[in-house]
Amino acid sequence: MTDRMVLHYAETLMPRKACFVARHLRSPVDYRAVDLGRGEHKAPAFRGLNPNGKVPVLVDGDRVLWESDAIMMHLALAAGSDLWPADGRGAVEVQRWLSWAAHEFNPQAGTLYFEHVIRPHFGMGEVDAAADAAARKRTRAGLAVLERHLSGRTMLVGDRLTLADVAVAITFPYAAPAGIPLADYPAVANWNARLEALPFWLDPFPDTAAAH
Ligand SMILES: N[C@@H](CCC(=O)N[C@@H](CS)C(=O)NCC(=O)O)C(=O)O
Repeated sequence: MTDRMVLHYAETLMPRKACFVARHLRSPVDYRAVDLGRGEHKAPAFRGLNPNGKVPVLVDGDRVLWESDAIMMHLALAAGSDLWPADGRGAVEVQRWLSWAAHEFNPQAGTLYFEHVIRPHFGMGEVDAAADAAARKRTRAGLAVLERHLSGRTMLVGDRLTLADVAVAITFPYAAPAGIPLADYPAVANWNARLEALPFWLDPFPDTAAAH
């Protein structure tokens, strides 16, 4: 009998959210690297955990969770952490940004990450110039929204770190290779500097082999 959870991850964008939160909270988690390059995530055993064939997946006793936002929430609730606010109003505010990240911002910034980080890493051919240009324009539009919101604020919701910050900023550790122009948005850049000062933000992955 163990009360430790198991987090299946790879060193990629969405698992990064779950790994950061687990390490930030010092959650009782054992980490299992899934080798995406070898297609481990498409094998029947892994699809038994997540029929989508994607990481991250968290196993907590007989509960199996996929979707990085739900996993972050589960880890925060298990730890009694205000990364997921206890009050309804705060939770709705955080959910607003989780939705914005999932449906508006990360599909754009995530395309820049895919084109400039994942493609070369997995040898997936040339950058798709049209996709890159469209995503670059839309990423700037999203950064402008963030810039307005963050002017005069320290974090996205209230003045403490929440899951909103983790989800919205998850591409920023790759800003340089992905060409995400943070420096043009001073309030966003300052917020990013506050995140970078957090232990594990830039280094959330556990020290296990075969992480890709
Ligand atoms: N909505 C899912 C997306 C998960 C996802 O796309 N994971 C990627 C890694 S960042 C993956 O497993 N890709 C492998 C594939 O699609 O074959 C979440 O947030 O957990």
